[in-house]
Amino acid sequence: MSFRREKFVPKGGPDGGNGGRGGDVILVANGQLHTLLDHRYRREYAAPNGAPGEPSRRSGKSGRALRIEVPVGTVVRSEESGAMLADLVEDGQEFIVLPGGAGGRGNAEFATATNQTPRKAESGREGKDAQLLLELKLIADVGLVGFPNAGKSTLISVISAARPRIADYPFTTLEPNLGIVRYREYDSFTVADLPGLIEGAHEGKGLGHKFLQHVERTRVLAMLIDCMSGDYQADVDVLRNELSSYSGELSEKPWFIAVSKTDTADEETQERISELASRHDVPVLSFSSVSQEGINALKDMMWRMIT
Ligand SMILES: Nc1nc2c(ncn2[C@@H]2O[C@H](COP(=O)(O)OP(=O)(O)OP(=O)(O)O)[C@@H](O)[C@H]2O)c(=O)[nH]1
Ligand SMILES: [Mg+2]
Repeated sequence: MSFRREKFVPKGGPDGGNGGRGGDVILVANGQLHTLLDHRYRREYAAPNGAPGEPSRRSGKSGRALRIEVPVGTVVRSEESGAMLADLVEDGQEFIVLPGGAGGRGNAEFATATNQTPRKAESGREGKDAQLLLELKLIADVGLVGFPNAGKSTLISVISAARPRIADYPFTTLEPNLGIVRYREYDSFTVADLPGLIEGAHEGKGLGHKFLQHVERTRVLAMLIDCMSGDYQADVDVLRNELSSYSGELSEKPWFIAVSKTDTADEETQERISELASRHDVPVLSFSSVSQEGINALKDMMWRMIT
């Protein structure tokens, strides 16, 4: 509320300006980000208030919109209802989580013919708040699926510039790593190195759901089987079963089998691979990230399956 006060202008009249709008809270998908880690550590965000209105009918400044960056592939849900509010699948895509509250009206707005000196002004509306769940569903052309230690991270480090941690113990990979594979001269595709899968994952064992939700948005699955494993067919069965128990959609994705670490093969390995191949309609390949044997054929297969 304000009245005009000037020398020689008695009864200058109401001149209080309107308050500014509060800032919007917006989620923005950014293709450069690959995890939601930032939001694990920082959990609360608030857009600034609008500034109060000022004399001389000047409106207050609106609060700047708060733009929170999230990786492409982020699904936004209401914590309360679990309902999906947005699915940010494109770089730069925005979702207005909460529009800023409206600013109040200054007393200048309330002047009428019969009330020329309104002593009334309106306060701004309270901002709103919301509790959201952010879930990242990675988007990649090929997802590497396999037991812990199958050699998934090593493979992605060989075919792309990604440098995930590699170690000889299970569950080295906790968050997916995305790698871009250059193919021939001009083409490229993306491969996701996913955390290891174990029996019972669909019920939450190991990294369970965390793993499976990422698989949902890969187009093709490369199933890695360690060539030192005792029973290839049993491994494939367990992995397939986990996928289909999680969702029917996963088991309908195109897939193929890649037996890894062939540099450690023994006399029987080749025979066992052939036997596995005879039991499946899907392609069965073998490769070694260490010796590079079969790596080009593997890339060719990935390319063929996604195009
Ligand atoms: N000899 C040989 N060892 C390999 C090969 N690929 C991976 N390894 C070894 O196998 C172990 C596991 O490799 P990772 O790439 O970390 O396996 P991962 O599938 O990513 O494992 P998680 O992240 O735990 O699921 C490491 O000790 C690697 O050095 C290969 O082609 N040949
Ligand atoms: Mg790994």
